[in-house]
Amino acid sequence: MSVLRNDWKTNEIESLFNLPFNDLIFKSHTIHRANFNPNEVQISTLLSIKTGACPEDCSYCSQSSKNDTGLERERLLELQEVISAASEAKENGATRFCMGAAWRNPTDKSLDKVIDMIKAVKEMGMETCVTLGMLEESQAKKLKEVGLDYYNHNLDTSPEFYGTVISTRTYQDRLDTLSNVRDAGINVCSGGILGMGETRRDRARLLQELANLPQAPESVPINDLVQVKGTPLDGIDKLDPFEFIRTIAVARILMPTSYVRLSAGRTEMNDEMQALCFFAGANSMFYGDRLLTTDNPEESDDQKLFSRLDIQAEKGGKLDVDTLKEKQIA
Ligand code: SAM
Ligand code: DTB
Ligand code: SF4
Repeated sequence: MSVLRNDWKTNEIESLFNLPFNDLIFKSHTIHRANFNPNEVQISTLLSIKTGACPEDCSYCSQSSKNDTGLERERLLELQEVISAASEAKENGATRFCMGAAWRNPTDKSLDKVIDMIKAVKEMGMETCVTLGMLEESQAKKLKEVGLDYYNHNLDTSPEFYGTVISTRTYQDRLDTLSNVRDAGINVCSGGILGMGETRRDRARLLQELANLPQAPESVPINDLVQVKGTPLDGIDKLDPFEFIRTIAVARILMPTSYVRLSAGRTEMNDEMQALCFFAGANSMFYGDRLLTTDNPEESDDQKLFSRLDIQAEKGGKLDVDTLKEKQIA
């Protein structure tokens, strides 16, 4: 097992980014292999339980009321709708079901409804994750009491770049929620988005913030910006795919025992790039043809990808390579 540190310096992290590509991914893969089965990937499925009309102004997001993206707003889903989406996800091999709401923060009344959803999904035998915006200490405790497994709340980018992307909340607000979640004893899922016009130093600083938390997040989603029409970030220069892979590798080195999730942006990535992300240390992904409001690869494409790479879904499920080969999907 690797030594866990939370005293990473910016220049140390930048030196990792500056390594020759092969040296960097050799290093990260070695650490990955020492901590995880390199041929297994954890599978989560997402559901947007409340879509659109969000009061926050995140400049990447389809759901902000400040962005004219043509997205139709939806009310909080009914419990039964969530149950049927969750059973489909389970049937398809997901081991974790993540429910996202476009809120700045949940009211206590809406939190109670989400709690019923968490209970129902847990009863189906899946791990649960929710992302509901900012959370008070008492709300985090309530979620812990009903057995929520993970809370997702991303730092998104470096503290220095944050204000150019979002103005309606501060970096400290994000850190406060993460600390409420951690103190309540819920697993933390926190990562960021690349390709928003940030510099390599910003990417290093994001990873530094995550790794240097009192305890690193158990799950670290790395999203490649999905450019959405009507958002200020639509049309921005795309990030070099190798820089994305470098960031995954540095995340793996800094947070050796965390799950690093290859998150949004996979529809723009070919199989070769995704294979390099897995080699560099990514070991989790979203499975299912929808993220929250944008597309994710078709399930059959991911089944083929897993089969081509002999990768198994963690804890079995329908992405089991032998089953796929029997069905001649390979
Ligand atoms: N409203 C809550 C919040 O912001 O914490 C939860 C939902 S929000 C959609 C969850 C995360 O999705 C964001 O923090 C961001 O990292 C990611 N995200 C949103 N839009 C994205 C996009 N267009 N491309 C990539 N990632 C995105
Ligand atoms: C995360 O880091 N990525 C997911 C999940 N956490 C909630 C969301 C990605 C959203 C991509 C844009 C969309 O579909 O709206
Ligand atoms: Fe709202 Fe979350 Fe989208 Fe920001 S990222 S606009 S908080 S849904």
